[in-house]
Amino acid sequence: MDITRREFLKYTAASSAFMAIGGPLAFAASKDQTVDHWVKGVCRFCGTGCGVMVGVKNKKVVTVKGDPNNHNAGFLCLKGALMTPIIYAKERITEPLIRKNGKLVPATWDEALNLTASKFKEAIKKYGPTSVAYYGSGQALTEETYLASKIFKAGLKCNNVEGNPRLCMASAVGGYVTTYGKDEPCGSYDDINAATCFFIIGSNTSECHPIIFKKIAARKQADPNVKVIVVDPRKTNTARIADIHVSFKPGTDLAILNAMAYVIIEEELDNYRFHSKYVNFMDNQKNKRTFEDYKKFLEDYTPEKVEKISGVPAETIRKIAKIFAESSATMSLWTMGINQRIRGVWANNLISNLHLLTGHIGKPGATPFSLTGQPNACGGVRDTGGLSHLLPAGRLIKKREHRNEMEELWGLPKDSLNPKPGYHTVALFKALGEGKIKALLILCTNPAQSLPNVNKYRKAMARKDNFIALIECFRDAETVKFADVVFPAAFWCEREGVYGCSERRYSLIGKAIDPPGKCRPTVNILVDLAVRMGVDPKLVPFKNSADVWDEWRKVARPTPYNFWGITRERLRKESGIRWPCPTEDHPGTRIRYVRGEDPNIPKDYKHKYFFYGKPDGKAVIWFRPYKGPAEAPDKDYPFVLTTGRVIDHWHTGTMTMKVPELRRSFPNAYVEINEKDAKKMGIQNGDRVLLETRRDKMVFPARVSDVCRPGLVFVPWFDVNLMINKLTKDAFDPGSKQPEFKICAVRIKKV
Ligand SMILES: Nc1nc2c(c(=O)[nH]1)N[C@H]1C(S)=C(S)[C@@H](COP(=O)(O)OP(=O)(O)OC[C@H]3O[C@@H](n4cnc5c(=O)[nH]c(N)nc54)[C@H](O)[C@@H]3O)O[C@H]1N2
Ligand SMILES: Nc1nc2c(c(=O)[nH]1)N[C@H]1C(S)=C(S)[C@@H](COP(=O)(O)OP(=O)(O)OC[C@H]3O[C@@H](n4cnc5c(=O)[nH]c(N)nc54)[C@H](O)[C@@H]3O)O[C@H]1N2
Ligand code: SF4
Ligand SMILES: [Mo]
Repeated sequence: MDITRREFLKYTAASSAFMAIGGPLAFAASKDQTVDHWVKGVCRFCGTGCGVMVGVKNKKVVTVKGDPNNHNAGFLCLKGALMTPIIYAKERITEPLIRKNGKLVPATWDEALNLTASKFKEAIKKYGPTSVAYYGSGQALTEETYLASKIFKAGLKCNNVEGNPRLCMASAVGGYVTTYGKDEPCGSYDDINAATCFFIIGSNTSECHPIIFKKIAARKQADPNVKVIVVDPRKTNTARIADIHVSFKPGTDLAILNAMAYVIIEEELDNYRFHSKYVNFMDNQKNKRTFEDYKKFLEDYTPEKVEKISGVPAETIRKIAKIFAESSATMSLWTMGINQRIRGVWANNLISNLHLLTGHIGKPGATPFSLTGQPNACGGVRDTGGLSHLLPAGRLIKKREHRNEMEELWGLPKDSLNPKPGYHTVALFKALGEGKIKALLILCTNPAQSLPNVNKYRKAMARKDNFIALIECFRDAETVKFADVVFPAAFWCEREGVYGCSERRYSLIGKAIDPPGKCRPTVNILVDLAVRMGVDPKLVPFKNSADVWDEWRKVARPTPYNFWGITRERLRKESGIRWPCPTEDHPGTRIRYVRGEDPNIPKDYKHKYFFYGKPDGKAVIWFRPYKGPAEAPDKDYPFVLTTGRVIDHWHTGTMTMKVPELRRSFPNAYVEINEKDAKKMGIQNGDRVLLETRRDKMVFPARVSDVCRPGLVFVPWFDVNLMINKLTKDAFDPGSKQPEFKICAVRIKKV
């Protein structure tokens, strides 16, 4: 069944209304008042990180409602409220599986653990520690990622530790680190209540961070002076509340951001007192330059020149630059439209440039705020260092002093950690295809559907001579097809652990119920596996995730990530606390880098701002030139294909497709086409349209609307039966190594 555009609009309108009145809360509670008890937790889905209360009756989850004490004040979107059928889905994997004669068959825990351990040991013995790898997730618990990363880096001396945040947040990390010297946003959700201008670029907040969008919409409703600017080549639901929606040629927003800086300076709207004191100007070769040099650099980006590149009228660029600068507090929000690009890091820098130029930073409401995608990309992967070049709490593998510090904390001999960063994600799966990776452990991610140019990497996973172990919950996840061993994991509230959301807030997911069958918490699976792989048991002395949490607190304590005060006991009582949080009586931090707000800055520090991630305490305005996408449209492939999300589905659909209400709203993928293009090609709603890129081709039902601009088509990627990643390109940002999911060239034809 394919739903029409009208039904779609009706549905999303209904679902936003539902959400806005706190529907699921009232709905769920009135439907089942008689739970035995409520357990505090965090939503399983997006990086908004809404607090939930899980209602348990007769040892079963019967309902989920919003936690009134967390930042979401009791509100949830439909995905968060409709978790129950996922927990009890018939597709749950409830016993270990081993592939025999091409088929996965039930096995004991001992058999599955021993087989996996022996394959890893054999590979390391024959080919060295770089022949094995771990591929994790921004949806795994913090304790799980910290532990897996430690087992591989400290236990096996293998830095091939990666995860799906490489597909998602790597460019944001690169942006924050190059601009401020440290990862993670400076501001918090509190800023939403004080901002008078929201600059939303490359984020479909209404569908992907619905509760944040609800806060923005409420703020705008409460104060008519609040302006919303949405910069997106699609007229998304987010754009529909905008005062100005800037549509442009996909991939040209670097030029637009530079042009905004040009206008701000031309109009003398820059904050000279701020940037002359707290900012260094740097060119692309990392040379220190002057404000005058910056002005010269920006001459290539006059609004008139950029109109030609981007298709945005010069007047519009002038207008949005002025609103950005003149508002009393501007908050920028961005996600994958910026990060999933071959110049994702630069695009991130250019957003920060505007804040540093105008001084819209470190004051309530004024902040460059990267929205994180997954519920625990920040807390789990970014903070604990679950990528191939990182060590915990912002430390780097290539820095000897950081390695030595970690060696001491982990009780390892000096200079024993491997100094060479491992493969990044695309390189890792390429290496798998070349036979260089012999054994791979995958946790809480579904790469057989989510990697770009996925045919290539499915072939890599299908090689007969490598070994893939997968920790999963559902047997219909696509990657199961490629696994040699599957470990059944305890899901969501079946085990306890911490998620850290977009605003540096750590919240605990309490254990509400026992897992089904033989499922076990992942922390225990990892510890057992490590010991059998020959890792020193002293490195993994953990009985449960609370033990891991205490070690992780200790490891972060000497760094600016210090969250020593966020004890397990506190997390059980409070609904989330934002780091830095150095002591148990510290309330947590809403604004970083500002004296009096950020506990990392001494109270008597001589200046108001201190960007302590940088050697001289100054942030950087970078000269970043415009560069287009890796694969621009041409006469053979004249359209741009972009991919992304819809409100009711999560990623590869393994969870949300199991909820009847969500499945019904979007039962399958489709191609969204502009009405003018459709008319020219004689395409109507529901017609079958062939999409062909240089990698593969596939037929989708058409959805004709004004959402995409002419020349652009959009396909959501949740549908396993219409796997758009067979068509996407695996070009990546040279700095962050994040793939350009957002842009490739495509030709389309009615069939
Ligand atoms: N419902 C739902 N919510 C989710 C998720 C989900 O699967 N479903 N996943 C979560 C995760 S992990 C993530 S990363 C986030 C993603 O959240 P978002 O990034 O908000 O979502 P996307 O749909 O991937 O893409 C965002 C927008 O980028 C625009 N875009 C395309 N090309 C360009 C360009 O060249 N420039 C700019 N400026 N914009 C462009 C697209 O038109 C699209 O509207 O969502 C999180 N929340
Ligand atoms: N075309 C296109 N592709 C994209 C993107 C895009 O915008 N366009 N976005 C990219 C981005 S931003 C991201 S974040 C990635 C996400 O890509 P993936 O992480 O691969 O997608 P998910 O569907 O979230 O996969 C999570 C897997 O973990 C399983 N799972 C759920 N809960 C648990 C648990 O508690 N334990 C364990 N062990 N397993 C569990 C689920 O069943 C599922 O198979 O995709 C990327 N791919
Ligand atoms: S907004 Fe995100 S975190 Fe909040 S309920 Fe919805 S999916 Fe869950
Ligand atoms: Mo993501």
